[in-house]
Amino acid sequence: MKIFVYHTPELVPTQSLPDCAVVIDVLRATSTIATALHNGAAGIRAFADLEELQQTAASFALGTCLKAGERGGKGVPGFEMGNSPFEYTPERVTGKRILMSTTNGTRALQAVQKTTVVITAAFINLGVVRNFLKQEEFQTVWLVGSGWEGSYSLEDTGCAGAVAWELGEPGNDETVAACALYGQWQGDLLGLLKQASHGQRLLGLGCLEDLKYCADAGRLNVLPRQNDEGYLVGTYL
Ligand code: 3SL
Repeated sequence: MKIFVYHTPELVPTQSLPDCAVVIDVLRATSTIATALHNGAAGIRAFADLEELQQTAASFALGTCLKAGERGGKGVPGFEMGNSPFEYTPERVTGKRILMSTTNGTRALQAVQKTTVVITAAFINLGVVRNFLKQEEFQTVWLVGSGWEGSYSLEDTGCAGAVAWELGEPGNDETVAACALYGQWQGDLLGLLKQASHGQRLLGLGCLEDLKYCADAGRLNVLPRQNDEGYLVGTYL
């Protein structure tokens, strides 16, 4: 296996695809996606564009889907759900399809959606991601951070480093750097999230509990996996 870490979706090659793409948005899209699927959501369709999401929602029977949106860390007016994992309780999401658009995470998903195998990772489902990648025999794996509006983000590259660290396979220079970053913070993931600029943005919005939740490594064993372009369902090993 060869691992390629890309810090943002903008850095992903456009002329090739890996055997497996792992999309990472620790704060908070891929933490929230794992939580929603763990709590019984039927599936999650990712949209980069809010307009397209609204049009799709209009084609669903009443009460069968939930619109989930985030821009700049805040919910989207008129949408039932924001992007805090705590909103995605079994009572609200069981059996529902969630149509989701976030600032960066859903754009990262769209960037690799043509890959045969697409999964998502966060610290909260790190163990199942590691087990899945170990059991499959992929030649190339891309670990794609969502970043923030085209820039590197500490928490996504830290999580990419955690996945790569656990696999212990060779990778590109970014993989080596990501492993070093994880090595520095692995005993204090909450500290990593608090240090990150988006972590600080969320702290400014009163989301400390979200950071604590997203730093709780391995609490969920759900593996979000794309089963149709742009549509993720919960799988278990
Ligand atoms: O950028 C994103 O996709 C979001 O996850 C950002 S937030 O944590 O919901 O603010």
